[in-house]
Amino acid sequence: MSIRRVAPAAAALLTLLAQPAAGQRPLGYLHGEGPKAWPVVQLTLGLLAIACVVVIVTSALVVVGIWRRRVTDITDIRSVPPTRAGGGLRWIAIGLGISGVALLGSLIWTVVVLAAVNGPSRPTRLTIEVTGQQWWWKARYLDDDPSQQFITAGEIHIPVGEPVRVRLIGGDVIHSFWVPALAGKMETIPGQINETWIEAGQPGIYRGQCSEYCGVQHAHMGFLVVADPAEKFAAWRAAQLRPAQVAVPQQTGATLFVYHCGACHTVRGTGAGGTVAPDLTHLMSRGILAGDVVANTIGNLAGWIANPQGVKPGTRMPAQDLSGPELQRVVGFLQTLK
Ligand code: HEC
Ligand SMILES: [Cu+2]
Repeated sequence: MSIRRVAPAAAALLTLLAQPAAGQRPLGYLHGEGPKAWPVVQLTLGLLAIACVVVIVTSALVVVGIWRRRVTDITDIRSVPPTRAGGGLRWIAIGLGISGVALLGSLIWTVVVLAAVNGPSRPTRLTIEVTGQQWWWKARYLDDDPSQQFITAGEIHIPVGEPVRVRLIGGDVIHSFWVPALAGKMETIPGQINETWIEAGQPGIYRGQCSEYCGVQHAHMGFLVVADPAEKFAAWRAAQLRPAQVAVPQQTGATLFVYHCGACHTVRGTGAGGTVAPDLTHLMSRGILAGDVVANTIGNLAGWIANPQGVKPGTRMPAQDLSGPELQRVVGFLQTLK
């Protein structure tokens, strides 16, 4: 194949690789966005550079060695006697010395970075308890005052520029909490509480993903971390704390919801108090549905409720027996959960 044909193909492939699946929200770990990620990214790139230098130098030495000792005129390679002219052993000692320095340097750098990102440099003011469930994420905002606690799902809001403690719970099987731009992975293990912390250096939406295979819909166990300035975060938090207000036109939808969905889902302010599925009290404040499998639009929402197995095969939500008008009423009610 000529270079003329290869070059455009390679360029197309590179653009494809550079384009994240979900538009503006790449899962990239090569540029950190917070004080926990920056030292790790530097370490990653630094070790990559060292590894490249090692490969280049070693390959060059091998090529030089082959070149200098090549035998041009042989019929049978076994007839060439091994020779060790000029005490080559010295070079082995020198080589070991050089690689020893490189390895020791990498080790020290790694240990220093691990120690630096182990805990936040300042005391944390916010702790979020995050539970991994097949195949979605629950987030409980902890507070000493129980009336200030609430539960949400799928989207974790944090104040920007502030370290946040994350307590990880395994709801069923082992999952792994991973927000590549903010922090490394940490597993959620049933029967054990793991702690990690995250901090976003600038406002934005950071994609997260379960990174431990946990069953058929593991790939659709995504979530978002939304980092907002302090006032915006406080406003979001205050809004999340409020129970739902059911307006009169939505009464029928709400009743249908409690009846068909309330055993699994909670909507605070109604009789629906199920705990095995995402809390829907403020469903409309979220941009994604069911582990980021689809965006939260009215069409996707209705499609999800009508046939969850069609959208996310194997999901733990069974289809409910709703007639067309009933589905409309339920969706109409959910649309008011701002
Ligand atoms: C048997 C329990 C169960 C019932 C009953 C149930 N759901 Fe669900 N629902 C779930 C589970 C589990 C999920 C999470 C699915 C996933 O992400 O894989 C879910 C997810 C959802 C979501 C997405 C929420 C989010 O934040 O991503 C919506 C909306 C929803 N259900 C609406 C309903 C409605 C409306 C009904 C009643 C018509 C209903 N569900 C009945 C278990 C249930
Ligand atoms: Cu998983």
